[in-house]
Amino acid sequence: MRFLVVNGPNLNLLGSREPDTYGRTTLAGLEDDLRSEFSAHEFAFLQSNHEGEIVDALQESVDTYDGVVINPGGYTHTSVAIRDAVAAISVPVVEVHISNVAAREPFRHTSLVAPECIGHVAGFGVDGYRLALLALVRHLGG
Ligand code: CA2
Repeated sequence: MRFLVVNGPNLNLLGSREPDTYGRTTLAGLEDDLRSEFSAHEFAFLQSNHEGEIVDALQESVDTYDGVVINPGGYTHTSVAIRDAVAAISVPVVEVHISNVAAREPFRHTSLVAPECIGHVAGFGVDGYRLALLALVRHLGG
């Protein structure tokens, strides 16, 4: 299967700042780990600080990927455009949050994107990406 893993704004800083909240794994390290742990599958990774670039990637995922894992970062709580892009595509999408957003500030309790996803994972650190991929593989019948 082919998967696209999208990370939104500031997640390029993973591993370098706020380790108590986001852990010590770098984004490059996480991507390498996912490639080796899910070696039966193919991956493309995108990290972008730009909303429109994420929308473009979601639109272009149709016909190229079997599933998408997305951590929209701060756009989770604000982006109608990313929500609409997820709603517009036939590819199943799983939302991931590294931190337990339900236990943080009230503005993080609402995701505009999650209702258009097949499911979401939060609070398990970067293991959330692994859990999301396992769920997608199961969802796709693999
Ligand atoms: O818990 C998550 O994965 C979040 O999506 C992370 C976002 C935050 O706005 C969401 O509410 C929850 C922030 C990403 C910032 O990433 C950093 C990583 C390391 C150091 C600093 C920021």
